[in-house]
Amino acid sequence: MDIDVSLSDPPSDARASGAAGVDLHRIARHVRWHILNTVAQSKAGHIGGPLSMADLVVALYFRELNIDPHRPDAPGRDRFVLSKGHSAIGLYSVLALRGYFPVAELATFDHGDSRLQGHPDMRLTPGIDVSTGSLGQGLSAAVGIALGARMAGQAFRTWVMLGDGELQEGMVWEAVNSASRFELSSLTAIVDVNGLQQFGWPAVDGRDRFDRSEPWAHVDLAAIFRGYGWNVIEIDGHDFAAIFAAFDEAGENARATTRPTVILAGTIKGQGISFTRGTYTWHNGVASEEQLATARAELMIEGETDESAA
Ligand SMILES: Cc1ncc(C[n+]2csc(CCOP(=O)(O)OP(=O)(O)O)c2C)c(N)n1
Ligand SMILES: [Mg+2]
Repeated sequence: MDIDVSLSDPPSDARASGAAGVDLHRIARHVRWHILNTVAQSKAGHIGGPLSMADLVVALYFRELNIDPHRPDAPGRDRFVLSKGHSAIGLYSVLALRGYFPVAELATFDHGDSRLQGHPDMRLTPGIDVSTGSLGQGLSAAVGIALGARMAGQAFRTWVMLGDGELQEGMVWEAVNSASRFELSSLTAIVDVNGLQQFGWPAVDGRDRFDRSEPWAHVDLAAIFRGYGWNVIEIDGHDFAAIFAAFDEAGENARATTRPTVILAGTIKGQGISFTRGTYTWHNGVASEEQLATARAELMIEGETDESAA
């Protein structure tokens, strides 16, 4: 991999290192800052979902995926589908720090003439493989990509990130079923299991149960995926060592089995910032100046540079 980020520190025992000694904890802090700050400047956008998947996406782009930011259309590149497309700002922040486009461009997020729309657009943004935003569709696209790769004799792998609330979409399960029937072991799905969606399941017969957990929160997802014929890996989605081990196992599965793999990543919605952590109320939102100052301090951004690798 061709990585030369200004964020890079010599790795220490306390830090996870990606390729070339890149400090992933530090990158993830900056990604979290860009998520909160960019949305605040654009005055609209999602926060909790981008923050919960941040460590997983940093690990993918800085350690795992076979990609080249300078050749975003290279035919043999690994593909990544952000099925939970509302979390676009989290992916854009990682792509910028990885060198796909200038970090300064994040300031255009969600403007009408920007390449960085509120939901990913494959026609506009370097590094975006599939346009998403209508929940439920990404896994089907990924199944098609993985199947197409096999038919074309291409060896690349296909990754897809889903939300746990998104699993309510029936189309997801058609794709889960077909992926194993087509024996698409090159396909790896990650589910960002943060236990929350937008509002939860508030009402029964008009009565608010004050249950904000997402409706699949009490379902045994591992058993269901296994039943469909998938390899299942369950991890803490904020622990880089666990993430790396899961990625290694998924790679081994791709080589040695005929089954697709799902990584059920236990995460915390809004992770990394005190006032957004663990609440559905920050599914989307705009931080005040005071909240931005709090987050800057918590994420230890002061005095650090974050230029892109481009
Ligand atoms: C088909 C569809 N229905 C509704 C929405 C609006 N919406 C955007 S995010 C969201 C909640 C998603 O929850 P989850 O999948 O758990 O994502 P996360 O918690 O990671 O934000 C909803 C209902 C949508 N984008 N697409
Ligand atoms: Mg969720």
